[in-house]
Amino acid sequence: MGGPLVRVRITFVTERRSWVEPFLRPTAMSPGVAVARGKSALITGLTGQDGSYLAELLLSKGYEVHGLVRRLSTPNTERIEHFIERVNLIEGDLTDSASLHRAVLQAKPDEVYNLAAQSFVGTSWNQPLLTCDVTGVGAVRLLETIRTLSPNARFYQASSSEMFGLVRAEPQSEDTPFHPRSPYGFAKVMAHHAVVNYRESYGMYAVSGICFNHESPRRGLEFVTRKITHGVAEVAAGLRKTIRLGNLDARRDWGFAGDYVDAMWRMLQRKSPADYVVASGSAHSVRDFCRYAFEAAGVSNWRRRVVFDKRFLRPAEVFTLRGDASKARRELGWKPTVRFERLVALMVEEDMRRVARS
Ligand code: NDP
Ligand code: GDR
Repeated sequence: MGGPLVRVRITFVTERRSWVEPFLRPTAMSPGVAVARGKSALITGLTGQDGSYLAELLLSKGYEVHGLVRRLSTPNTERIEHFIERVNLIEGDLTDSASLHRAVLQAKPDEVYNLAAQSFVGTSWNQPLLTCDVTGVGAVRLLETIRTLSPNARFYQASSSEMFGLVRAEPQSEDTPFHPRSPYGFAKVMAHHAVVNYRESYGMYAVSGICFNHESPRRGLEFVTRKITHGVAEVAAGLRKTIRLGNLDARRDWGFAGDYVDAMWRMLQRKSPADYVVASGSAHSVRDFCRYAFEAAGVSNWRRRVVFDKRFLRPAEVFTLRGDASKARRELGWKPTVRFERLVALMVEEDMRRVARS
Protein backbone atom coordinates (compact mmCIF):
# COMPACT_ATOMS: atom_id res chain seq x y z
CA MET A 1 0.00 0.00 0.00
CA GLY A 2 1.44 3.40 -0.95
CA GLY A 3 1.23 6.15 1.68
CA PRO A 4 -1.44 8.76 1.06
CA LEU A 5 0.66 11.79 2.06
CA VAL A 6 1.95 12.54 -1.39
CA ARG A 7 0.09 15.68 -2.35
CA VAL A 8 -0.25 19.07 -0.78
CA ARG A 9 -2.98 21.41 -1.91
CA ILE A 10 -4.04 24.93 -1.16
CA THR A 11 -7.71 25.60 -0.59
CA PHE A 12 -9.79 28.57 0.42
CA VAL A 13 -12.69 28.00 2.73
CA THR A 14 -15.29 30.69 2.94
CA GLU A 15 -18.30 29.05 4.52
CA ARG A 16 -18.79 28.89 8.27
CA ARG A 17 -22.39 28.99 9.36
CA SER A 18 -24.19 26.16 11.14
CA TRP A 19 -24.65 24.27 14.38
CA VAL A 20 -21.41 22.46 13.72
CA GLU A 21 -19.49 25.74 13.82
CA PRO A 22 -18.08 25.20 17.32
CA PHE A 23 -16.41 22.00 16.09
CA LEU A 24 -14.75 23.47 13.04
CA ARG A 25 -11.00 23.76 13.31
CA PRO A 26 -10.13 27.40 13.64
CA THR A 27 -7.03 27.40 11.46
CA ALA A 28 -8.26 25.18 8.65
CA MET A 29 -11.67 26.75 8.44
CA SER A 30 -11.04 30.45 8.91
CA PRO A 31 -12.68 32.30 6.02
CA GLY A 32 -10.30 33.16 3.25
CA VAL A 33 -7.26 31.60 4.90
CA ALA A 34 -4.99 29.52 2.69
CA VAL A 35 -4.47 26.03 4.15
CA ALA A 36 -1.96 23.36 3.19
CA ARG A 37 -3.69 19.97 2.92
CA GLY A 38 -2.86 16.30 2.45
CA LYS A 39 -5.29 13.86 0.89
CA SER A 40 -8.90 14.79 1.56
CA ALA A 41 -11.67 12.34 2.46
CA LEU A 42 -15.39 12.94 2.82
CA ILE A 43 -17.20 10.45 5.06
CA THR A 44 -20.98 10.24 5.25
CA GLY A 45 -22.15 8.53 8.43
CA LEU A 46 -19.18 9.89 10.40
CA THR A 47 -21.13 9.73 13.68
CA GLY A 48 -21.91 6.02 13.23
CA GLN A 49 -19.87 3.02 14.35
CA ASP A 50 -17.88 2.62 11.13
CA GLY A 51 -17.58 6.33 10.44
CA SER A 52 -15.84 6.86 13.77
CA TYR A 53 -13.31 4.05 13.20
CA LEU A 54 -12.67 5.07 9.60
CA ALA A 55 -12.06 8.70 10.57
CA GLU A 56 -9.52 7.56 13.18
CA LEU A 57 -7.76 5.43 10.57
CA LEU A 58 -7.64 8.22 7.98
CA LEU A 59 -6.45 10.80 10.52
CA SER A 60 -3.66 8.42 11.52
CA LYS A 61 -2.65 8.30 7.84
CA GLY A 62 -2.51 12.09 7.57
CA TYR A 63 -5.77 12.65 5.73
CA GLU A 64 -7.86 15.75 6.04
CA VAL A 65 -11.21 14.34 7.11
CA HIS A 66 -14.59 15.89 6.39
CA GLY A 67 -17.77 14.37 7.73
CA LEU A 68 -21.36 14.86 6.62
CA VAL A 69 -23.48 15.09 9.75
CA ARG A 70 -27.16 15.77 10.08
CA ARG A 71 -28.74 18.15 12.50
CA LEU A 72 -30.48 16.33 15.35
CA SER A 73 -32.44 17.83 18.24
CA THR A 74 -29.81 16.34 20.55
CA PRO A 75 -26.27 16.23 19.11
CA ASN A 76 -25.09 12.70 18.54
CA THR A 77 -21.32 13.04 18.59
CA GLU A 78 -20.48 10.55 21.35
CA ARG A 79 -18.47 8.24 19.09
CA ILE A 80 -16.36 11.05 17.62
CA GLU A 81 -15.96 13.24 20.68
CA HIS A 82 -12.31 12.23 21.20
CA PHE A 83 -11.22 13.53 17.78
CA ILE A 84 -13.94 16.03 16.91
CA GLU A 85 -11.48 18.91 16.91
CA ARG A 86 -9.49 17.23 14.15
CA VAL A 87 -12.29 16.76 11.61
CA ASN A 88 -14.39 19.18 9.62
CA LEU A 89 -18.11 18.63 10.13
CA ILE A 90 -20.37 19.61 7.26
CA GLU A 91 -24.07 19.78 7.95
CA GLY A 92 -26.09 17.73 5.47
CA ASP A 93 -28.33 14.77 4.79
CA LEU A 94 -28.32 12.04 2.14
CA THR A 95 -31.89 12.99 1.22
CA ASP A 96 -30.87 16.57 0.44
CA SER A 97 -28.93 16.92 -2.84
CA ALA A 98 -28.10 20.55 -2.22
CA SER A 99 -26.27 19.67 0.99
CA LEU A 100 -24.34 16.94 -0.81
CA HIS A 101 -23.26 19.46 -3.45
CA ARG A 102 -22.10 21.81 -0.75
CA ALA A 103 -20.23 19.03 1.06
CA VAL A 104 -18.36 17.95 -2.07
CA LEU A 105 -17.51 21.53 -3.01
CA GLN A 106 -16.24 22.21 0.48
CA ALA A 107 -14.31 18.96 1.02
CA LYS A 108 -12.83 18.72 -2.50
CA PRO A 109 -12.43 15.03 -1.72
CA ASP A 110 -9.93 12.61 -3.18
CA GLU A 111 -11.95 9.83 -1.57
CA VAL A 112 -15.62 9.63 -0.58
CA TYR A 113 -16.86 6.93 1.80
CA ASN A 114 -20.64 6.56 1.77
CA LEU A 115 -21.36 4.96 5.15
CA ALA A 116 -24.58 6.82 5.97
CA ALA A 117 -27.74 4.74 5.97
CA GLN A 118 -30.87 3.84 7.84
CA SER A 119 -28.89 0.80 8.86
CA PHE A 120 -31.19 -1.11 11.21
CA VAL A 121 -32.86 -3.98 9.35
CA GLY A 122 -35.77 -4.24 11.82
CA THR A 123 -36.76 -0.61 11.34
CA SER A 124 -36.75 -0.95 7.58
CA TRP A 125 -40.14 -2.74 7.64
CA ASN A 126 -41.64 0.12 9.63
CA GLN A 127 -40.08 2.83 7.47
CA PRO A 128 -39.55 1.24 4.06
CA LEU A 129 -39.78 4.43 2.01
CA LEU A 130 -37.39 6.35 4.21
CA THR A 131 -35.01 3.39 4.10
CA CYS A 132 -35.15 3.34 0.29
CA ASP A 133 -34.68 7.10 0.13
CA VAL A 134 -31.65 7.20 2.45
CA THR A 135 -30.03 3.80 2.01
CA GLY A 136 -30.82 3.32 -1.70
CA VAL A 137 -31.47 6.61 -3.50
CA GLY A 138 -29.11 8.45 -1.14
CA ALA A 139 -26.18 6.60 -2.69
CA VAL A 140 -27.35 7.60 -6.18
CA ARG A 141 -27.64 11.25 -5.11
CA LEU A 142 -24.09 11.16 -3.85
CA LEU A 143 -22.76 9.36 -6.93
CA GLU A 144 -24.49 11.89 -9.17
CA THR A 145 -23.05 14.78 -7.17
CA ILE A 146 -19.55 13.35 -7.47
CA ARG A 147 -19.96 12.64 -11.17
CA THR A 148 -20.93 16.28 -11.73
CA LEU A 149 -18.57 18.08 -9.37
CA SER A 150 -15.65 15.79 -8.66
CA PRO A 151 -15.52 12.91 -11.16
CA ASN A 152 -11.98 11.91 -10.23
CA ALA A 153 -12.83 11.34 -6.58
CA ARG A 154 -12.76 7.68 -5.57
CA PHE A 155 -16.03 6.41 -4.14
CA TYR A 156 -16.68 3.67 -1.57
CA GLN A 157 -20.19 2.31 -1.00
CA ALA A 158 -21.10 0.39 2.17
CA SER A 159 -22.81 -2.63 0.63
CA SER A 160 -24.06 -5.39 2.87
CA SER A 161 -24.25 -9.15 3.25
CA GLU A 162 -27.99 -8.56 3.80
CA MET A 163 -28.16 -8.40 -0.02
CA PHE A 164 -27.59 -12.20 -0.05
CA GLY A 165 -30.62 -12.69 2.21
CA LEU A 166 -32.05 -16.11 1.50
CA VAL A 167 -28.65 -17.38 0.54
CA ARG A 168 -28.09 -19.19 -2.76
CA ALA A 169 -24.60 -20.48 -1.93
CA GLU A 170 -22.51 -21.20 1.13
CA PRO A 171 -20.25 -19.34 1.83
CA GLN A 172 -21.20 -16.16 -0.05
CA SER A 173 -18.70 -14.51 -2.39
CA GLU A 174 -18.72 -11.64 -4.90
CA ASP A 175 -20.38 -14.02 -7.42
CA THR A 176 -23.27 -15.16 -5.22
CA PRO A 177 -26.68 -13.90 -6.49
CA PHE A 178 -28.67 -11.55 -4.28
CA HIS A 179 -32.00 -12.39 -2.65
CA PRO A 180 -32.72 -9.57 -0.17
CA ARG A 181 -35.23 -10.23 2.59
CA SER A 182 -36.02 -6.73 3.87
CA PRO A 183 -36.53 -3.18 2.63
CA TYR A 184 -33.03 -2.51 3.96
CA GLY A 185 -31.73 -5.40 1.85
CA PHE A 186 -33.35 -4.29 -1.38
CA ALA A 187 -32.34 -0.66 -0.83
CA LYS A 188 -28.72 -1.82 -0.48
CA VAL A 189 -29.04 -3.93 -3.65
CA MET A 190 -30.18 -0.85 -5.55
CA ALA A 191 -27.26 1.21 -4.27
CA HIS A 192 -24.88 -1.64 -5.07
CA HIS A 193 -26.04 -1.84 -8.68
CA ALA A 194 -25.85 1.94 -8.97
CA VAL A 195 -22.15 1.79 -8.07
CA VAL A 196 -21.50 -0.86 -10.74
CA ASN A 197 -23.44 1.21 -13.25
CA TYR A 198 -21.59 4.48 -12.54
CA ARG A 199 -18.31 2.61 -12.88
CA GLU A 200 -19.34 1.10 -16.21
CA SER A 201 -21.15 4.16 -17.59
CA TYR A 202 -18.74 6.91 -16.63
CA GLY A 203 -15.49 5.13 -15.83
CA MET A 204 -15.65 6.38 -12.25
CA TYR A 205 -13.51 4.76 -9.58
CA ALA A 206 -16.54 3.55 -7.60
CA VAL A 207 -16.51 0.35 -5.54
CA SER A 208 -18.59 -1.54 -3.02
CA GLY A 209 -17.41 -3.46 0.00
CA ILE A 210 -19.91 -6.22 0.67
CA CYS A 211 -19.35 -6.24 4.40
CA PHE A 212 -20.63 -8.93 6.71
CA ASN A 213 -21.69 -8.00 10.25
CA HIS A 214 -19.01 -6.12 12.13
CA GLU A 215 -19.33 -5.07 15.72
CA SER A 216 -17.50 -3.19 18.45
CA PRO A 217 -18.08 -1.46 21.76
CA ARG A 218 -19.33 1.45 19.61
CA ARG A 219 -22.14 -0.63 18.07
CA GLY A 220 -25.66 0.80 18.41
CA LEU A 221 -27.67 -0.68 21.29
CA GLU A 222 -30.47 -2.05 19.09
CA PHE A 223 -28.19 -4.46 17.19
CA VAL A 224 -28.22 -7.92 18.71
CA THR A 225 -24.55 -8.11 19.73
CA ARG A 226 -24.50 -4.86 21.67
CA LYS A 227 -27.98 -5.54 23.04
CA ILE A 228 -26.56 -8.76 24.46
CA THR A 229 -23.27 -7.39 25.81
CA HIS A 230 -24.95 -4.39 27.38
CA GLY A 231 -27.69 -6.63 28.82
CA VAL A 232 -25.09 -9.07 30.16
CA ALA A 233 -23.20 -6.22 31.85
CA GLU A 234 -26.42 -5.11 33.54
CA VAL A 235 -27.24 -8.66 34.62
CA ALA A 236 -23.72 -9.03 36.04
CA ALA A 237 -24.19 -5.79 37.96
CA GLY A 238 -27.53 -6.99 39.36
CA LEU A 239 -29.48 -4.28 37.53
CA ARG A 240 -31.72 -6.76 35.72
CA LYS A 241 -32.38 -10.49 35.60
CA THR A 242 -32.89 -11.34 31.91
CA ILE A 243 -32.38 -10.28 28.29
CA ARG A 244 -35.30 -10.58 25.86
CA LEU A 245 -34.38 -11.69 22.34
CA GLY A 246 -35.95 -12.96 19.11
CA ASN A 247 -34.49 -15.67 16.89
CA LEU A 248 -31.60 -17.31 18.74
CA ASP A 249 -30.87 -19.66 15.83
CA ALA A 250 -29.92 -16.90 13.37
CA ARG A 251 -26.27 -17.27 12.34
CA ARG A 252 -23.99 -14.40 11.42
CA ASP A 253 -20.41 -13.93 10.32
CA TRP A 254 -19.31 -11.44 12.97
CA GLY A 255 -16.05 -9.48 12.84
CA PHE A 256 -14.52 -6.40 14.45
CA ALA A 257 -15.45 -3.02 12.90
CA GLY A 258 -11.88 -1.69 13.18
CA ASP A 259 -10.69 -4.40 10.79
CA TYR A 260 -13.45 -3.69 8.28
CA VAL A 261 -12.73 0.03 7.88
CA ASP A 262 -9.15 -0.91 7.00
CA ALA A 263 -10.53 -3.02 4.13
CA MET A 264 -12.60 -0.03 2.96
CA TRP A 265 -9.50 2.16 2.77
CA ARG A 266 -7.53 -0.55 0.97
CA MET A 267 -10.28 -0.83 -1.68
CA LEU A 268 -9.74 2.80 -2.67
CA GLN A 269 -5.95 2.44 -2.97
CA ARG A 270 -6.02 -0.15 -5.79
CA LYS A 271 -4.98 0.63 -9.36
CA SER A 272 -8.39 -0.35 -10.72
CA PRO A 273 -11.78 -0.47 -9.01
CA ALA A 274 -13.44 -3.72 -7.93
CA ASP A 275 -15.99 -4.92 -5.37
CA TYR A 276 -14.98 -7.13 -2.46
CA VAL A 277 -16.62 -9.32 0.16
CA VAL A 278 -15.27 -8.50 3.63
CA ALA A 279 -15.93 -11.23 6.20
CA SER A 280 -14.29 -13.38 8.83
CA GLY A 281 -15.34 -16.67 7.21
CA SER A 282 -16.87 -18.19 10.33
CA ALA A 283 -20.45 -18.00 11.51
CA HIS A 284 -21.96 -18.30 14.97
CA SER A 285 -25.53 -18.28 16.21
CA VAL A 286 -27.11 -15.61 18.39
CA ARG A 287 -27.31 -18.36 21.01
CA ASP A 288 -23.51 -18.86 20.80
CA PHE A 289 -23.04 -15.13 21.19
CA CYS A 290 -25.14 -15.16 24.37
CA ARG A 291 -23.20 -18.07 25.84
CA TYR A 292 -19.78 -16.49 25.18
CA ALA A 293 -20.98 -13.13 26.51
CA PHE A 294 -22.31 -14.52 29.78
CA GLU A 295 -19.14 -16.59 30.19
CA ALA A 296 -16.99 -13.51 29.62
CA ALA A 297 -18.89 -11.74 32.41
CA GLY A 298 -18.61 -14.72 34.75
CA VAL A 299 -22.40 -15.17 34.97
CA SER A 300 -23.58 -18.79 35.30
CA ASN A 301 -26.87 -20.39 34.18
CA TRP A 302 -26.98 -18.20 31.08
CA ARG A 303 -29.89 -20.14 29.53
CA ARG A 304 -32.18 -18.97 32.33
CA ARG A 305 -31.15 -15.37 31.66
CA VAL A 306 -32.26 -15.33 28.00
CA VAL A 307 -35.99 -15.01 27.36
CA PHE A 308 -37.62 -15.48 23.97
CA ASP A 309 -39.74 -12.51 22.92
CA LYS A 310 -41.65 -12.74 19.66
CA ARG A 311 -41.66 -8.95 19.29
CA PHE A 312 -38.06 -9.26 18.10
CA LEU A 313 -38.85 -11.70 15.29
CA ARG A 314 -38.76 -10.24 11.77
CA PRO A 315 -41.37 -10.59 8.99
CA ALA A 316 -38.71 -12.37 6.90
CA GLU A 317 -35.53 -13.62 8.51
CA VAL A 318 -32.05 -13.98 7.09
CA PHE A 319 -31.24 -17.30 8.73
CA THR A 320 -27.56 -17.65 8.03
CA LEU A 321 -24.69 -15.68 6.51
CA ARG A 322 -21.06 -16.63 6.10
CA GLY A 323 -18.67 -14.81 3.80
CA ASP A 324 -15.80 -15.89 1.60
CA ALA A 325 -13.30 -13.01 1.67
CA SER A 326 -10.56 -14.78 -0.27
CA LYS A 327 -10.56 -12.11 -3.00
CA ALA A 328 -9.97 -9.38 -0.38
CA ARG A 329 -7.24 -11.45 1.27
CA ARG A 330 -5.54 -12.06 -2.09
CA GLU A 331 -5.87 -8.65 -3.75
CA LEU A 332 -6.03 -6.26 -0.80
CA GLY A 333 -3.74 -8.14 1.58
CA TRP A 334 -6.56 -7.80 4.12
CA LYS A 335 -7.28 -10.18 6.95
CA PRO A 336 -9.28 -9.90 10.16
CA THR A 337 -7.24 -9.56 13.36
CA VAL A 338 -9.93 -10.08 16.04
CA ARG A 339 -11.51 -13.51 16.41
CA PHE A 340 -15.11 -14.07 17.51
CA GLU A 341 -14.33 -15.03 21.13
CA ARG A 342 -12.10 -11.98 21.61
CA LEU A 343 -14.68 -9.68 20.01
CA VAL A 344 -17.40 -10.86 22.40
CA ALA A 345 -15.08 -10.50 25.38
CA LEU A 346 -13.92 -6.99 24.50
CA MET A 347 -17.51 -5.81 24.01
CA VAL A 348 -18.57 -7.32 27.33
CA GLU A 349 -15.58 -5.83 29.15
CA GLU A 350 -16.29 -2.36 27.78
CA ASP A 351 -19.99 -2.57 28.66
CA MET A 352 -19.13 -3.74 32.19
CA ARG A 353 -16.88 -0.70 32.58
CA ARG A 354 -19.64 1.58 31.27
CA VAL A 355 -22.25 0.10 33.59
CA ALA A 356 -19.87 0.40 36.55
CA ARG A 357 -19.23 4.07 35.70
CA SER A 358 -22.91 4.89 35.43
P1 NDP B 1 -24.63 3.17 12.04
O1 NDP B 1 -26.10 2.96 12.13
O2 NDP B 1 -23.80 3.08 13.28
O3 NDP B 1 -24.36 4.61 11.40
C1 NDP B 1 -25.16 5.11 10.37
C2 NDP B 1 -24.75 6.53 10.08
O4 NDP B 1 -25.58 7.06 9.04
C3 NDP B 1 -24.90 7.49 11.28
O5 NDP B 1 -23.80 8.38 11.29
C4 NDP B 1 -26.18 8.23 10.93
O6 NDP B 1 -26.24 9.52 11.50
C5 NDP B 1 -26.04 8.34 9.43
N1 NDP B 1 -27.30 8.66 8.76
C6 NDP B 1 -28.48 8.03 8.88
N2 NDP B 1 -29.40 8.61 8.09
C7 NDP B 1 -28.78 9.63 7.46
C8 NDP B 1 -29.20 10.60 6.51
N3 NDP B 1 -30.45 10.65 6.05
N4 NDP B 1 -28.29 11.49 6.05
C9 NDP B 1 -27.01 11.48 6.52
N5 NDP B 1 -26.57 10.59 7.43
C10 NDP B 1 -27.44 9.67 7.89
O7 NDP B 1 -24.09 2.15 10.94
P2 NDP B 1 -22.67 1.42 10.83
O8 NDP B 1 -21.60 2.37 11.14
O9 NDP B 1 -22.74 0.12 11.56
O10 NDP B 1 -22.64 1.04 9.29
C11 NDP B 1 -22.08 1.93 8.33
C12 NDP B 1 -22.61 1.57 6.95
O11 NDP B 1 -22.26 0.23 6.63
C13 NDP B 1 -24.14 1.63 6.83
O12 NDP B 1 -24.42 2.06 5.51
C14 NDP B 1 -24.57 0.19 7.01
O13 NDP B 1 -25.81 -0.02 6.37
C15 NDP B 1 -23.43 -0.53 6.33
N6 NDP B 1 -23.13 -1.87 6.80
C16 NDP B 1 -22.88 -2.08 8.13
C17 NDP B 1 -22.51 -3.32 8.56
C18 NDP B 1 -22.26 -3.60 10.01
O14 NDP B 1 -22.24 -4.77 10.38
N7 NDP B 1 -22.02 -2.58 10.83
C19 NDP B 1 -22.38 -4.46 7.62
C20 NDP B 1 -22.65 -4.11 6.25
C21 NDP B 1 -23.00 -2.85 5.86
P3 NDP B 1 -26.82 9.79 12.99
O15 NDP B 1 -25.67 9.51 13.90
O16 NDP B 1 -27.22 11.21 12.90
O17 NDP B 1 -27.97 8.84 13.18
P1 GDR C 1 -28.47 -7.56 11.08
O1 GDR C 1 -28.06 -7.25 12.61
O2 GDR C 1 -29.93 -7.58 10.90
O3 GDR C 1 -27.70 -8.78 10.68
O4 GDR C 1 -27.92 -6.27 10.32
P2 GDR C 1 -28.85 -7.43 13.98
O5 GDR C 1 -27.80 -7.43 15.02
O6 GDR C 1 -29.96 -6.45 14.11
O7 GDR C 1 -29.51 -8.89 13.84
C1 GDR C 1 -28.71 -10.05 13.72
C2 GDR C 1 -29.59 -11.28 13.89
O8 GDR C 1 -29.98 -11.39 15.25
C3 GDR C 1 -31.35 -11.75 15.30
N1 GDR C 1 -31.94 -11.34 16.57
C4 GDR C 1 -32.09 -10.07 17.00
N2 GDR C 1 -31.71 -8.90 16.44
C5 GDR C 1 -31.96 -7.75 17.13
N3 GDR C 1 -31.55 -6.59 16.61
N4 GDR C 1 -32.58 -7.77 18.35
C6 GDR C 1 -32.99 -8.95 18.95
O9 GDR C 1 -33.55 -8.93 20.03
C7 GDR C 1 -32.72 -10.15 18.25
N5 GDR C 1 -32.94 -11.45 18.53
C8 GDR C 1 -32.47 -12.16 17.52
C9 GDR C 1 -31.95 -11.04 14.09
O10 GDR C 1 -33.22 -11.60 13.76
C10 GDR C 1 -30.88 -11.28 13.06
O11 GDR C 1 -31.04 -12.52 12.45
C11 GDR C 1 -26.64 -5.74 10.61
C12 GDR C 1 -26.70 -4.22 10.35
O12 GDR C 1 -25.50 -3.65 10.79
C13 GDR C 1 -26.88 -3.93 8.88
O13 GDR C 1 -26.77 -2.54 8.64
C14 GDR C 1 -25.78 -4.68 8.11
O14 GDR C 1 -25.92 -4.46 6.73
C15 GDR C 1 -25.84 -6.16 8.43
O15 GDR C 1 -25.66 -6.34 9.81
C16 GDR C 1 -24.74 -6.93 7.69
